[in-house]
Amino acid sequence: MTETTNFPVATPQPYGPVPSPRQLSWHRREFYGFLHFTTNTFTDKEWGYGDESPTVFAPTAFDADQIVRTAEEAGMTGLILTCKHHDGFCLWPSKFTEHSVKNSPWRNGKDDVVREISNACREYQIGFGIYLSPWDRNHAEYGRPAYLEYFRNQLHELTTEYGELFEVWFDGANGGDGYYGGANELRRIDRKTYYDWENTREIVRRNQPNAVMFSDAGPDVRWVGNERGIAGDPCWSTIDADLFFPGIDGESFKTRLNADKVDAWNSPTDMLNAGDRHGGTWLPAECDVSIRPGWFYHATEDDKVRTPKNLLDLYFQSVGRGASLLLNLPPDQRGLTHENDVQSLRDFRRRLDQIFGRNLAQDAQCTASDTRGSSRRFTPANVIDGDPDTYWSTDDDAVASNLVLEFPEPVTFNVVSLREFLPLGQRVDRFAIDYDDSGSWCEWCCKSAIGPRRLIRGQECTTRRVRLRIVESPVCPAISEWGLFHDAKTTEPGVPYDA
Ligand code: FUL
Ligand code: CA
Repeated sequence: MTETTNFPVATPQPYGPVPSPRQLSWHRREFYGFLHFTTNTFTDKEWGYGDESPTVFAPTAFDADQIVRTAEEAGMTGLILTCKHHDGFCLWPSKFTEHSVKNSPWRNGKDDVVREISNACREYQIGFGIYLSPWDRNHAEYGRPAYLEYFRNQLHELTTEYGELFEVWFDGANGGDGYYGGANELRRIDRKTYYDWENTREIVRRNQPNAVMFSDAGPDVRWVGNERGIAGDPCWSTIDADLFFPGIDGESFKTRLNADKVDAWNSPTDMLNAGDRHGGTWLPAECDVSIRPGWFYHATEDDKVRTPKNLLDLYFQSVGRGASLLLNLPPDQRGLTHENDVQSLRDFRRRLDQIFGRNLAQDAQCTASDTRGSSRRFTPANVIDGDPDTYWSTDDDAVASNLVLEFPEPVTFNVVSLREFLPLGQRVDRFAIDYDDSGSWCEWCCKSAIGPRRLIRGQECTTRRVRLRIVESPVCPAISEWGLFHDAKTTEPGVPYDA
């Protein structure tokens, strides 16, 4: 096919829901970190009751630079800090409470963990995000209107005083027993109405228009339905957002499902994990998972840090399925990322570099069965130019198309990476990768969904030609990147850490 057309050829029509500009920039982050740090770090708990004295918060050698450098060197593109976890203790000197670092012995109550971490993130040029727990087991007014005002004041404080945020994280765990200013009782809230989410979210939209908001129910990024770091295969970026609200229970979910879908979905977490190909909202998944069994640091878990191999498996099962990987690195009682975690992260990063350091596809000639309008703008070479904004596409009626990479010398690969051009939606239902075996095509894999990123590990294969075959798609494809890699160490995909 010659590609010499100079007259403008129309861009393909978007298919289904498409990402917002803030979601599009978030998609480029892929792998970033969580920091769980509060009084729990010193009391050896996971959920503080809310009666902890601020004096227990006493890191002996807190070093934001070490924490952020470790994350950046691991390949993380951002960090989200638990500014306030369920116990209510604030890592910044909030104007609205005494229950914070200002009453802790750490640096004589004169410093601010949120300031230190956010500054270090800027220095290392990675994003900074906040976790502010809606549930507060310390606050006397929790469960009443006065607490909502307090929560909003704090949200305003954090979204105006610490520079640009890339993500704001709202936890679904809400209500239960707690200290509540000395009441020591059980307080339940109506998860659907208590936080008046619509207006509460407005604070973030107003102060941080580029930040995505995460919760079980979005509005920008959804929970993946488990805390094991594993997205569904496939994991669609689309879902029906109005079926969910933060903290939704199984029963409410069932009553919201249309009759024709009740049998297909057992629980909200199943749907969050897989997404829904026919869902009406672009709401991609984030896989939150800890590098240790707990979210907070416990010395007893120093020998239970995930191995580099396990981290690599998680990467393929999250980022490699179009979700993001939010990996928790809990600072220890010194206020540092523990040596064992640092070591594991370094080795993991080395493995990533070994695999993805060299894209074999860049040495290939790329040709297609069809090129949209025979136009250079949609040329097959766009899939190997390293630019996510250029893509290959076909004419509207040439859906069952394919792309071929042809190499001057045989290459050996066992990892494939694909990306769709997201502004046009998630288009391809099913695709296959074939390789040329002495002149005939053999199937290497056949999978559903491409989306933001698709990584496939498989059998090692040496060949001069590799083909991407669009097996099923409602509209013409728009593929922005295609990579072939060789992982010299991988044999078979490993067994997940705790699956
Ligand atoms: C959960 C919380 O209850 C855990 O403590 C942790 O913060 C995790 C990320 O989210 O819902
Ligand atoms: Ca491209």
